[in-house]
Amino acid sequence: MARGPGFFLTLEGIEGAGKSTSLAFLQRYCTGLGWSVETTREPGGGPLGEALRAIFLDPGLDLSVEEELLLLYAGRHEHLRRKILPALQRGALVLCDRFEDSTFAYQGGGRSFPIERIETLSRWTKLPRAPDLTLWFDLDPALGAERIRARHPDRLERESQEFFARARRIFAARMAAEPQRFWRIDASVSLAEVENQLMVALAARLPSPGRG
Ligand code: Z5A
Repeated sequence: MARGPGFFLTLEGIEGAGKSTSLAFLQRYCTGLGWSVETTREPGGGPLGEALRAIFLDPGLDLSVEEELLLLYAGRHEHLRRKILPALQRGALVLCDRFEDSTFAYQGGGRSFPIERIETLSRWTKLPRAPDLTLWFDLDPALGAERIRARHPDRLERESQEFFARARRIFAARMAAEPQRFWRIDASVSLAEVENQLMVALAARLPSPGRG
């Protein structure tokens, strides 16, 4: 599969790390750099993915981790096929709030599901494209929980701080394994300081638009 002229950037991290807040900043900033920007998210992105998202996050459902994984990869396959790849082919910058690293962190780390079985599922699905750059918003789970305390929790947000600590360790391990793809953002600092770190990361890793 040709990579196309676009650029695929994902945002990862535990709950409350500030991905959604920063997505809006990145969209504005990168548009200013001349990129055509497409924002999206997981679970979700396409019609199937968004329908599965509602099921996935429903606090009234008791899903096994196998059921979670099958929902996530079905949605991800559609997301790539219908939204991400066409946007990259058009030359867009795709900004995606969570992607496959979240599966390894949450289902593999948080739920302690064997990583090798997730890798098998990922290989079987044959995802045609991986992110070009992943911004990992790293935060202590206690601070993340504090930031989202006022919210009505979805199915995942009810999990313990140990769950999010395990997820955080998987993000760290994936960054250590693929340093050329990841960039760590210290998400514990003020929003202005986070934005400064984002601009440094983009200056280092984001190519100019239309580089072909
Ligand atoms: N999930 C999974 O299990 N497996 C998978 O493969 C995938 C996902 C893809 C999606 O939920 C859930 O699905 C997620 C993982 C799971 N569950 N959890 N946890 P979602 O999309 O609804 O939620 P989220 O991705 O976790 O987003 P979030 O909780 O909203 O976190 P965030 O986007 O990183 O944070 P935020 O909304 O930008 O900020 C949270 C609050 O903190 C907000 O009030 C901000 O104003 C404040 N904030 C943000 N940054 C700062 C700084 N720097 N200082 C002070 N305050 C700040």
